[in-house]
Amino acid sequence: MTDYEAMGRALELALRGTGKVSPNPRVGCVIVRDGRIIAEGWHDHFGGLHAEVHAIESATESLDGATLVVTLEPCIHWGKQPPCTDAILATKRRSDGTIDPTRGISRVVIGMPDPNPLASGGIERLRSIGIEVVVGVREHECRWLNRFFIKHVTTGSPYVVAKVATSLDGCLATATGQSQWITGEESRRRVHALRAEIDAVLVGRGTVEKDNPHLGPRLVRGRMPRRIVLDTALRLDPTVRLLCDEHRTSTIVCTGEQASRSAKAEMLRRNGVSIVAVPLDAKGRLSLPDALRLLAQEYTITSILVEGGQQVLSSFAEQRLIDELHLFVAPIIVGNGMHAFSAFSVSSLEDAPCWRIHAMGRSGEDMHIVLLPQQGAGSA
Ligand code: AOF
Ligand code: ZN
Repeated sequence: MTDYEAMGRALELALRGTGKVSPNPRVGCVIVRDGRIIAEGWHDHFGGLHAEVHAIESATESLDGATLVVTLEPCIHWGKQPPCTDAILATKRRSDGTIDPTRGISRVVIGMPDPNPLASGGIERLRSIGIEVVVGVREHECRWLNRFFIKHVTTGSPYVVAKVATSLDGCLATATGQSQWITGEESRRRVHALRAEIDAVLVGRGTVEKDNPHLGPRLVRGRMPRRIVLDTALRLDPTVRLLCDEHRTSTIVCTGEQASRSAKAEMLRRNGVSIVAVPLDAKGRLSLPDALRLLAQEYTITSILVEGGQQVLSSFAEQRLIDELHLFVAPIIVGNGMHAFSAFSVSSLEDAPCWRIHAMGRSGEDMHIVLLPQQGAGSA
């Protein structure tokens, strides 16, 4: 078994933590000896065992001369869990506590360094105790797996994914506002899969009042994300589903500082809804960079799925705050309809946000295109 193949299995195992480990990264680990996998582990939920310790503890045969393959640099810090480098070193100890270089794990293969300054340093530590360390196997895939964690830990802001479902001619809805459902069942299922993976789903007040959405991942198995509504003056109808259903304690309303001190804000708080007071920008709208930073700081939200509507999508695009755009395009032409981003305009093409295609394919009868901001044009 090659390091590449073993890392492939570690990447698969890491996915078992999806939706459960945030704000931590998803991490997978395998231990290989004599060309086969003898133990597997993964970081299963926030606060739980780290992947390496999980793998080492589940081994039922000797680890002498084994290679440990892990998607992320093993940690050296005491957090909710003890340092993984200590657990690796412990496999080399004799019963009297001294190190025997011929025992235990002799080689460690790492997908990517840990960008968290509190935890990193494992590479040097392992090398200093005589373990052979290889770094960067399938690094690109490991970075993609943990793009939410990386953005959050390096910038203090969440990774922003935006989802747009349009007609062939770029409309969210007809001129009269009819939008359910332009795209088909498979596209809706894919959006629900994104909801199950992400920390929070974000919409504007207009969308809540128009669609009264649930925003949960009902078409797939998965937990309810936090639900965020942007509502500058707190004019939201208090009887909407997001503020009243059994998940209302997962709802966060971002509102202006003045509105956050109103009697209505107090009433919502009493019902279990969270209120975040956000400074206004020069145009009197909620400052989105501040809102993102506050959501990361106060609620440890590492990733957000922006679902609309047109105003919110336009503001995020205009301010270059989208790190990843999922475009679902249905094969239908609606003509003079409501365009996805028409609440902003550019004076010349040089000012237009540019994207590059990361992936594209078919989603039932629709197209699904994943786009990333072109270098220098986005925030990632
Ligand atoms: C690893 N293996 O499986 C994970 C790591 O509070 P703690 O102890 O859970 O530490 C969390 C930090 O440790 C997290 O921010 C990241 O830097 C690293 N996560 N490290 O060696 C793992 N989940
Ligand atoms: Zn660790």
